[in-house]
Amino acid sequence: MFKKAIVRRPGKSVINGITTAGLGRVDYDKLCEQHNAYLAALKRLGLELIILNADENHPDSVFMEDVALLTPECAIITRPGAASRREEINGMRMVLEPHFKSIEQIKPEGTVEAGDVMMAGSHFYIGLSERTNSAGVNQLIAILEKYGFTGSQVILDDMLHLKTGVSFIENNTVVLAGSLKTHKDFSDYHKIFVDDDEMYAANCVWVNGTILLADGFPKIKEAIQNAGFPVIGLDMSEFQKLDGGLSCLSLRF
Ligand code: CIR
Repeated sequence: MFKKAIVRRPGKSVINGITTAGLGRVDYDKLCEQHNAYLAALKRLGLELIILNADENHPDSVFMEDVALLTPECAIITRPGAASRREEINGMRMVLEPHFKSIEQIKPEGTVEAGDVMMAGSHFYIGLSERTNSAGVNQLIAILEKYGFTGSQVILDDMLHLKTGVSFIENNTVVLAGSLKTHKDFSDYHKIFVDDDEMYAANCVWVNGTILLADGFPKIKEAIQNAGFPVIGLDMSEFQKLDGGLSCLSLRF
């Protein structure tokens, strides 16, 4: 069960975040409303929120997930692969120190964005992507092994991050989209498939038994509910314009 989540308020500069979506200009006020609704959902599910101030110098800093990987044994500060996001880690050690006895860090030339890391029990799947390189994957696996976890690499060719296309939602279940639907690494899980026209919704989040899911994707909503999970739907339109999903907006522990 998660007890807390770290989130960061979106700065006005968020509208200049990195994007490949081609979905138009971000409406900042609407994005703030959507962020507030996200925070309210986390609270409703019992999480205490640690809310960091907006960081105007880093447009993508609302996507907190990418700058750290939190495990039950340690926190690992990453080294984002996107040059404009590299400095987002500044200050993270201070934020994490009160909550974690051990804090590790990815070092150059390694790059890792934690949107590429999916925890499934004591195993961590790590996407090799344009943002996470093989030096980063190797460092991360070595760190995880020090704490009794295991890790493995998943090569990505058509997704921003691993969790763009796969979400572990407990009960041995994964939600899978695109090329990951047939990936051998996930063949032993109970699989819920996302149709290509609902691809964005593959990035969903298990929080204490409930699944946070982007609004507007009825087929995957029904499939997740039929698998026995309650669902909270959240309007994510403005974050989708920035290639950001539900998991990206918080660090849960
Ligand atoms: C980026 O391209 O880095 C941001 N605009 C979106 C980051 C999304 N993060 C994630 O999937 N973990």
